[in-house]
Amino acid sequence: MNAGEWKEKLSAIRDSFSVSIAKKPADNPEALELRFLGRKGELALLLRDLKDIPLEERKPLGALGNTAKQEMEAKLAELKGAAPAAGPAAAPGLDLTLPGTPFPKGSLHPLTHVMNRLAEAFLKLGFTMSDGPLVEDDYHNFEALNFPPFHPARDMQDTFYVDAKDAAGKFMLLRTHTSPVQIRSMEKTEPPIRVFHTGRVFRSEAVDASHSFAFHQIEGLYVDKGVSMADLKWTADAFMKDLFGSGVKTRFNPSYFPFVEPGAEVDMSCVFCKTGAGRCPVCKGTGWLELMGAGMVHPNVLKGCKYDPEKWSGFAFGGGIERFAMLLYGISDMRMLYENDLRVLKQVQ
Ligand code: FA5
Repeated sequence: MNAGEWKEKLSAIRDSFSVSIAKKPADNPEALELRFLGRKGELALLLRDLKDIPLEERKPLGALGNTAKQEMEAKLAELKGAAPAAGPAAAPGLDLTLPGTPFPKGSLHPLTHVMNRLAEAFLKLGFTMSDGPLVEDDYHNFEALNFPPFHPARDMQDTFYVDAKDAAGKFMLLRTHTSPVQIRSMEKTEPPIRVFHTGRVFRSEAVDASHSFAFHQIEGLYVDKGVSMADLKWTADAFMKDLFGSGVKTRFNPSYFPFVEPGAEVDMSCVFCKTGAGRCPVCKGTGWLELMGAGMVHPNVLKGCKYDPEKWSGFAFGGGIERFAMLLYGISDMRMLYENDLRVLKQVQ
């Protein structure tokens, strides 16, 4: 390399350094230092090449090289000084060491907790989750469930009607129970079927400590070959124990629902007094709490869903979620679950 070529190379290195340092944001100063001034950096190598240039020309070139080096060092020092330390730059008067402003964290509503726990219990038993609409037609809410028009059993579930009619010309309604999901699931699925559903239901009811006009239910349905009442009893017992602990007992009382035969109310031993002795305000001293309706799916319901009742049999059950929540969390008045009082909600995290 001759003196002219050396000068050109120095000028190219200075240009490329100037471009790198002027970038916004600028390159990392340590990396630039290594690239230009490090032991194997571009300028260091060029200065080393001076030894090949005749002595009389070398001196002024060396001075040029040293000036370039000093300029680069000064610019890099400036850049390092301007680079922010780790973390955000502190504005004047801002103390980054102060603790942050507390930001309250939300949590799931107790009813959502219970629905999740019920879902876990049923998923463990091999049931899958199903769904259905809140605004139902008369067919799915009543007729397919063996409530003929004008049947007195409809009176137990008076509801709110919507100003819209279904394909049969009947007014749509807010579903009174989760049992229509049984019908919708069977319409969609060939037997065998094992499904559950949790959701909101509506009834025209006066509100008190144990009744609401909008509440939640869980529904379960299992249809297969040879399903019997024994399967229903075992399943009800297994899921009550999963929820309330292995110490609880279940019992069945005969009851009537048009869509099951035989039908039953499922009671659970009182988790508050445990014995039934004394004056327990929850079980009223009986030792039992009524939690669910249940029974063997009525042949008319199976037929309506194109399931042959000679071949298939099944059980269904349905319970009030508010009632489960009251027992699980020791809540004596259902209305507490809807008032959004943080003192209540914070107890269930
Ligand atoms: C039914 O709704 C039936 N569909 C249950 C069923 C399903 C029976 C499958 C057989 C087979 P019932 O009206 O009893 O049944 O309501 C079931 C549960 O909902 C009750 O045990 C109670 O826990 C809850 N419940 C009923 N009415 C209210 C209300 N107004 N407020 C809060 N919870 C209620």
